[in-house]
Amino acid sequence: MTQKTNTFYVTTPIYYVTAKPHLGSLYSTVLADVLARFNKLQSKEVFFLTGTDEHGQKVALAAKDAGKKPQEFVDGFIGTYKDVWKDYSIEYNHFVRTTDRQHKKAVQEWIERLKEKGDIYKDFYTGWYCTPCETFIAEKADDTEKAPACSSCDRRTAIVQEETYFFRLSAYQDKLLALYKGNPDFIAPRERLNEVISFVKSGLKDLSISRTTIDWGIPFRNDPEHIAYVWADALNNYITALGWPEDMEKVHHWWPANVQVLGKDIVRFHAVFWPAFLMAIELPMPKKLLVHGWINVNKQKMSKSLGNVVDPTILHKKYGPDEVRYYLLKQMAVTHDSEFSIQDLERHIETDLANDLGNLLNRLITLAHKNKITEAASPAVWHQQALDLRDESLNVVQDVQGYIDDCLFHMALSRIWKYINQVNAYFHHQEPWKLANQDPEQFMQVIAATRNALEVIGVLLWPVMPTKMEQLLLSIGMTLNIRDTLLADLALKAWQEKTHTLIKINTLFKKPEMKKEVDSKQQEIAKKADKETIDYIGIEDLIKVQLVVGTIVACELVEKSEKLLKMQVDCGDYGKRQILAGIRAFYEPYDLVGKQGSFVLNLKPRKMVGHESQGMMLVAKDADGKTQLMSPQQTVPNGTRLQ
Ligand code: ME8
Repeated sequence: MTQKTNTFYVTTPIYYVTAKPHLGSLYSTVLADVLARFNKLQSKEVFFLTGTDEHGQKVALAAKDAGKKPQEFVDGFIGTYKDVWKDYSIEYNHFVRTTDRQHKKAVQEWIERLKEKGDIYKDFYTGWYCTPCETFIAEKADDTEKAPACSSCDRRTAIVQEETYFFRLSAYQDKLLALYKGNPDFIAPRERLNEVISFVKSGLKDLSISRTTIDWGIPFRNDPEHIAYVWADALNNYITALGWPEDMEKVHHWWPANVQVLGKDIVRFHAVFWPAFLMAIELPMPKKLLVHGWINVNKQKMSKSLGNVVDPTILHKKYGPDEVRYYLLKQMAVTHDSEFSIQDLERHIETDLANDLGNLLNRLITLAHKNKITEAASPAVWHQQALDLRDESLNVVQDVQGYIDDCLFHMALSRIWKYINQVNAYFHHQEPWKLANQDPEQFMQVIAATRNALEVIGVLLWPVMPTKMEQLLLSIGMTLNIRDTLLADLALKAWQEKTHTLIKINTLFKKPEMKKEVDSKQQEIAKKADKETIDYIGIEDLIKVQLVVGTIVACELVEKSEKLLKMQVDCGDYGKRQILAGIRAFYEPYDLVGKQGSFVLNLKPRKMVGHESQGMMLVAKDADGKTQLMSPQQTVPNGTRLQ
């Protein structure tokens, strides 16, 4: 088959619909969107697929907990997914759902083809199963007393004993090893490929691909007692969404995918099972799996089950979508785990976006307009410093292209920022505010050179911040016409065209107001209390109060309350307590998860907006009136008494 060069097919994992999307799901989706947009800039024909994984035990259990039928339960989340993706300018071409009729039919056909080929056989499975990960555990199940922990999430597994169809994964071991050997770039980063190779070399067992004890899924066409294992169902979305097996023309137009984005938790499914599934139906292998690390909060993986997820909708409202997209790409080195923090997000918006980039544009336009210049005109001959900027813009385009090809987004952004700093230094050293009267020609050169450099910057940053960069480009007289904008000519074209309108726009990036919500009333009360006479109590009164240290293991907002947060606190031997505290103004839920605090345990439980609070959290106000947790300087065992 001929090598396709002008199409680009990118996918995200399809997300389990047990909750709304969180910052982790947004992260994978933004990575795919940036790749899609960068390839559009290269005039490629792009297909970007995302969607939802709606079958399986995990979803069925979540639906049951919510008191809903599975279909009704999953349907309820789809609008939210699509809204969040829209809020963040995610320009996908197709949103696949594993409950789509076409997908279900295609998975049934896939099973029949495997049967015909002799790639699956019926037998009996006895083993362990991890429902949160929807995965069979390799350990033998001869000792049913001791359920092993899941190697991926560390939670306890459950025994499964049932008739099942097995996929002959073992038969693909050598072919898989040959695939990895022949394609060292199959997985980025390469270290993950080595882990996969060792796993496959250690010996592949046949894979159970059907369940008879669950009914929420795709039944086998000729044996409907058997429901397709959720991963056998879900992985196929990447081809069923293209129309496999009915529309093979479309399949061959796009497949194999150029990049499949996924988190490191699901690398085995994508690097071992998925290629084997494809080999079984004789389709080519995806070109690259981009395996990224975790977004952590307080050093723990952000996850739905830990309750420390960051809601992208809150961030969108407070900081803006492009600002969050930029931060995710800049702060998270794609191949490593990275810490998410609001302070860091605010710092990046203030320094990189508002100061370095936004100010540069603002200074340029304001100065030009102040001197009655509304069009930047390039001179016939540039001065040397402007030529340096032009030459460097050629280098930037090349370097950025290289970094994006290697999926090193944070490096691409650092490279662009190095250039932004160079442009800032140029503008500053030229002192155009002095030139305006002294040397109008030189003045115009500085305006035009800075403007041209900003065009290159704006286009290169468009995949990351599409809305803001379209505004920036508009302000320097350019409408992004993707079809015509080949990255290859960008740097030169920007400097060749003669005149460009300069338009004043609203401030591009607003500096976030740092959270300084001073509760003056509280401060007043505290000051008054200090002045009041001390009302002594005896030790016998003090020991009546049970004060202990506990760890906040989950925390969430409380509906209908702007002040309260609801926490689950592990108090060691005293058990888990639900505690509500009026600290919403000072903390996001994810700021608190994993932190230790001090709690009064024997305060009579009371209801607050319909939720029981089984204790009280101790806090103090700092000089700014901000609430501070009373945490031990070093971690102590949960349940330790304060004395
Ligand atoms: O695994 N940091 O769905 P899922 C970064 N349905 N990325 C994160 C993250 C975090 N803290 N948490 C989640 C499934 N992700 C299956 C996939 S594909 C055929 C089926 C991202 O809802 C990351 O991409 O649990 C991870 O792989 C994915 O969400 C898991 O999403």
